[in-house]
Amino acid sequence: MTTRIPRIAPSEITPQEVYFNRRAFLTGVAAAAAGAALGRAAAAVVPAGSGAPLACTFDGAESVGALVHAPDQNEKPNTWYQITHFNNYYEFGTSKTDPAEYAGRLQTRPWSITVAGEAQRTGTFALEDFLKPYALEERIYRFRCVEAWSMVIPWVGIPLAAMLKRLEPTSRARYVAFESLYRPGQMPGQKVPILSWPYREGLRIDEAMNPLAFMVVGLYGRVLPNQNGAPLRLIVPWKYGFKGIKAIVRITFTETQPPTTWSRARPDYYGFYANVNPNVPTPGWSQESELRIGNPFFHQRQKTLMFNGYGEEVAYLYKGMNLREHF
Ligand SMILES: Nc1nc2c(c(=O)[nH]1)N[C@H]1C(S)=C(S)[C@@H](COP(=O)(O)O)O[C@H]1N2
Ligand SMILES: [Mo]
Repeated sequence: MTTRIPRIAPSEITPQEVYFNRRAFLTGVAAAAAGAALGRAAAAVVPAGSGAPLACTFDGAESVGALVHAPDQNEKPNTWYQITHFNNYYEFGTSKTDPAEYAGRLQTRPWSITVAGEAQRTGTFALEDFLKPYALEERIYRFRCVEAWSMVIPWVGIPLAAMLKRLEPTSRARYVAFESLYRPGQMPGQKVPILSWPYREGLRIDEAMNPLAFMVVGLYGRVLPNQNGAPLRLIVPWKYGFKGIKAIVRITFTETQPPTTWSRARPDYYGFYANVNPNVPTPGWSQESELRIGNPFFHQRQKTLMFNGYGEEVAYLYKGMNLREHF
């Protein structure tokens, strides 16, 4: 994983007021009426022809503040353009611009999700049926890649806990594993054995049940673009970005820790836990600081926070664990 950071003009950064002050996400029948308001607010950041609008429940500025706030940081959401044109998605190539260029060819309908392992409700479900029981929420989270760059991203999705509880994991389920689509005809990167395909990730079940863990279907109130992992991807904001597996087709509850792609490829670099931790360097580079994409002062890095600033919410999960060993 090498990084090329593009220089981004300050004028490309979303004016914070435009995004934070709108209350455009409404539920049910109100969604159509919201179209106009959403269109107005989103026009500032979402180019015409982007994904269809999604109807979300939205708790308002208070919850947004709680989720995104950290002292001494520039917490403006990144622009639509930044979030959708600087990606890691090796199924489409290893350069940051490959996903925006090539992911459009992936067909995300029809799509099915297979649930297997230690749960009562296993089987294969059409994505539409699988998602139907849940209301969508917006979560604005910091996103920290292990390559030491970061963004702030307004996701739309479903708390992972709600989704997993409905599948009724058995008492033997101690981990949950996720698998990405394997379709080399539409994912040309899979013809290159740079990783062992399909891409795999996993969480301990108590991590997965933490309210911050999120299953994403949208971005900026719109259907998730392919390059960001459509139609369904995971976001675990206190962990490095590679835990956020894209294009999920399989969820398996297991008794033992499942193998994960990056920790298997380079166990000395990338661990199963992958919690953002400024005190544990990756061989070859420090994790003490990060470059916020869109920072107009290109060389001004910001301090990386333990658990990406979400320690209050997640530190209990790792009590008594040596985070240098279990990185
Ligand atoms: N299937 C799959 N999921 C993936 C990746 C990938 O290559 N394949 N890259 C990961 C990495 S390293 C990062 S940083 C994030 C990037 O998400 P974004 O492009 O939406 O910012 O996706 C993660 N999920
Ligand atoms: Mo990453």
